[in-house]
Amino acid sequence: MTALLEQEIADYTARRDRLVDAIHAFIHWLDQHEGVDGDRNLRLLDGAEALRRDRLTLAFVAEYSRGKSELINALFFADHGHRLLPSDAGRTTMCPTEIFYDPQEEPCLRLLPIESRLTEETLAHLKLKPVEWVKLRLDPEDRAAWPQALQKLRETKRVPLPAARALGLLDARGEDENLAADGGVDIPAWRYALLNLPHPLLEAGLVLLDTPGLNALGSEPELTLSAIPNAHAVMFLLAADTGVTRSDLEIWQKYVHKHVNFHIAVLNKIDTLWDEMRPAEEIRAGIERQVQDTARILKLPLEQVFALSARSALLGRVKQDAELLARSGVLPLESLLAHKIIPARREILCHAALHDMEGRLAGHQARLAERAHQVSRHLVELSQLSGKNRDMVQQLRDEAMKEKERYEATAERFRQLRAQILRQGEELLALLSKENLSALLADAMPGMESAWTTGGLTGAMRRLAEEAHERFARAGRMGHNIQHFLHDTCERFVQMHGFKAMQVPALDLQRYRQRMEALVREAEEFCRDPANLVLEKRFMIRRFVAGVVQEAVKTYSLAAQETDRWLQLAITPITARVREHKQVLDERLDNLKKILANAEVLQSRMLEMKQELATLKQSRAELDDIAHALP
Ligand SMILES: Nc1nc2c(ncn2[C@@H]2O[C@H](COP(=O)(O)OP(=O)(O)OP(=O)(O)O)[C@@H](O)[C@H]2O)c(=O)[nH]1
Ligand SMILES: [Mg+2]
Repeated sequence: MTALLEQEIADYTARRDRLVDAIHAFIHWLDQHEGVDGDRNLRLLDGAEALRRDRLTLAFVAEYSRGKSELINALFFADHGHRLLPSDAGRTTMCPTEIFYDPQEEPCLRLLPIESRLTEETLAHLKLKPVEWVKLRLDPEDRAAWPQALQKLRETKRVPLPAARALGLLDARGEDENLAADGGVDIPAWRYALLNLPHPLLEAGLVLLDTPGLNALGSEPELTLSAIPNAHAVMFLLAADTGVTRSDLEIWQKYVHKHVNFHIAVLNKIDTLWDEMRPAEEIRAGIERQVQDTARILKLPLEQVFALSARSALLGRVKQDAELLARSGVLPLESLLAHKIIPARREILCHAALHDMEGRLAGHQARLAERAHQVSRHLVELSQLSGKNRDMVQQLRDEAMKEKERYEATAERFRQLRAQILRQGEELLALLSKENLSALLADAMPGMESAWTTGGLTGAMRRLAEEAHERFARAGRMGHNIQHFLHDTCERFVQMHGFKAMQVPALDLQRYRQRMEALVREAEEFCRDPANLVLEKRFMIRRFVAGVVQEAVKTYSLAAQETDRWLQLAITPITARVREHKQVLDERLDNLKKILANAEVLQSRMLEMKQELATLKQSRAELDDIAHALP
């Protein structure tokens, strides 16, 4: 691994750790000042845990033999001193391979037998069931043996034609082309591989997804509906010696281009163009032309297209040949990864958590300020009383009584409004709930299951899409209404009772709505492609529908979590302020009553209030420290 990537990931980890530390400090502050609240703390800790668990996925997608595995070796595993992942002519990586590091477990390769395709279970489910996987331990003391163990990723097996058909592994080119001389068909031995490898970048949350070529991609909808669209960046490889072929373009258009994640095109194998007998300048110009053509064909900005030689990069690193390494062209790509991809992800990730923390901290800061404001006001009032006669005190007490009554009327209205808002919040959450989505799916699914015709399937999918769309739109409107409602309520308190202004955050579900829309587009394209709807593909359809459903469920559940957090963030501060203001008024009235009964009390009350102001200042300073420590 290069120093550049290492530094970037170290910064990323440091920033994340600072955020997690701030969350812990905030919990400690809350425990001290507001009492321990298990639920509240758990919520905050969940946020910290999510930050620690978060991953950045970089997917390598291309037709076979473009050099995906070689590039992964060169970028991440050159310090092994040899080629770690198998990379060879023809089809090599036979199954999608997810490479990550989980220090809880010893390094290992886990393989899911291809026969698991016969079951209805999704990959996501199967990942949670270790018994379904064949596990190969990778001895940390004997790294030299790892490449041999990883040869398993290339394994195929020969099965009779009907078995291959039953597994849905015959590609669209027709059965004859798949047949071997003995009438059997070679299919991948494994459906998916999980590779747990110690590595600082992987430990910091980077996940690499190495995929096989076109046909294998299409046969695993979870890969194309979920893993690739949800990856943070997709590296799309082409080979300089073949140029952009039809199947390259098909992969690009079907599985990469239409998704919104970050795309990088790599024109690999430029060493095949190196030629001692041609001027270097001419060769460079040739490569430059190919890069421009690639950018134009793929409609990518030039900065996202890289010409390089993965093989020379690996060799340069292994042999510590700086000149070859520089010539390989891999360094600018690493720079993009280090300076753009990783920081961009870091921004998104930390932004959400930061935003949440900043919102909470600001809420508490505002409350402390409000309290300090009220106490000071009252203190001034009391200080003006010293040496004054009883009548004055009495008059003040009467005023305080009236103010309290007036306030109680507003507070009572607020209680009713709040109950109403909470009911609306529950309705909103119910709209996005699992139960609600299940009902929606139950309505659409029978239609899909039985409608194996293009029209039937498309119709059912479209109804599902429209319904899902409508629900997100409704959720957005409900969130908007609640926000307005709360805003008006806050305004009333500001105008009638001198509250300081409050901000009500907005609910933003756009990300989830976009994800649903993308899913719907995906489904429509699937339905439009006649190759997907022939009878033999029934099981493909079922798998595809299961993939769509799974993604929809995930999207709804994330949207519901976001909504729940927003409701808390929007309602809690105003509720607390209303309660606290009542306390202030009660205290004021109580003080005046006591002073009326015994004028001596005045001095001691004033002293207590000064002390309270000092304590408030101290708490505020602690909160400010936490806020300043945020990354
Ligand atoms: N000349 C040259 N050959 C390369 C380069 N990168 C990869 N290759 C070769 O191209 C062949 C395919 O490389 P792989 O890394 O297996 O390609 P892949 O995209 O992972 O292919 P599949 O696993 O089959 O999908 C191997 O023989 C590599 O040695 C390169 O930069 N230059
Ligand atoms: Mg490969």
